[in-house]
Amino acid sequence: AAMRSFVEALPKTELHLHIEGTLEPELLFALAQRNKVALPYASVEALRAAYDFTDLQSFLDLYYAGANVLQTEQDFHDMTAAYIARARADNVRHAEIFFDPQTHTERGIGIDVVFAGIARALRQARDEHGFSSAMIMSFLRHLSEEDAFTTLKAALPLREQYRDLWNGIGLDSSERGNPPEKFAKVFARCRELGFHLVAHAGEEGPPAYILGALDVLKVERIDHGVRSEEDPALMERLAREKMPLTVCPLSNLKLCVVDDMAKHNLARLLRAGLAVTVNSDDPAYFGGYMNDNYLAVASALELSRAEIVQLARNGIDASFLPAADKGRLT
Ligand code: ES4
Ligand code: ZN
Repeated sequence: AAMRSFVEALPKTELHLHIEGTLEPELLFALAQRNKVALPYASVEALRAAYDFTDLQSFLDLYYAGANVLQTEQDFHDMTAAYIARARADNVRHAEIFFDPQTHTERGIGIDVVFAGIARALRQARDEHGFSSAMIMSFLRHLSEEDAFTTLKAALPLREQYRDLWNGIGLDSSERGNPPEKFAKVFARCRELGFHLVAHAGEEGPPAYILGALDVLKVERIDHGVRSEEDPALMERLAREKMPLTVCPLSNLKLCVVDDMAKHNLARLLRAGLAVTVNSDDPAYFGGYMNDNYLAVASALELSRAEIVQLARNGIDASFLPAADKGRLT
């Protein structure tokens, strides 16, 4: 109970959050009704009961199916506004949010609709509550690099309009069989364009994918990265370079990356000097938002209060905020 109030009181940042993964079953059903989309589930309870995953792909199948209810600018706005309300309740002060335009443009939704809905909610939260945020447009790695280039081309005309928010490029979806090198050219182009770069690596994929993300894609953070522990030299490098890892404990448990939270390597990585951060990934699917993620590791791994503070500080340091704004978060 004391730990809960301690975690709740900490100002936090969220650096690994897929906005499509914040769509709670209740809102998913409401949007399905609003847009007259048929769902293969009879009720909110039946849908939630289906969230029983064996690996990343078993989750992604449901996650992409769920995203089909998102059709209008208002839908993207409402999903984002609901996430911000939930994050604020957890004392999250700043969020850098992934969105997957290809999930939507593949279904005939305009990329401008996706940007506009998300951005309207983020700007409103900034103006009304001082909640700061950024948008990280992520490429789906199960699709081709050519497809990623097409998405980048479609998004670039929107860059000026969203310069206050859109500052990053990410890489997500099915990791195994889709190594970072597949996206070398498009990441090089995004780097020339001045975007911050991140990529999912070492969630299900091997340490070599983390090396590829660092050396070929030249990312500034590794999303997940928990499999770095299998390569001691890589671990030493990550510590030396203070390379942030955006670790997502409840996600790792739900997707069977670990079979028991007590066996999660977050504490070992942190104690080896890596810049570990705590994040919620797809909280509507994985059973917990930010405070739940902090509390799960605090309890299972017997973290000290100093370690919990360090995790939150790492999150501020690893954010893409200007130094002056980082100072205002503590
Ligand atoms: C994701 Cl946990 C995870 N890994 C890779 N891609 C994703 N997209 C949404 N959640
Ligand atoms: Zn993720």
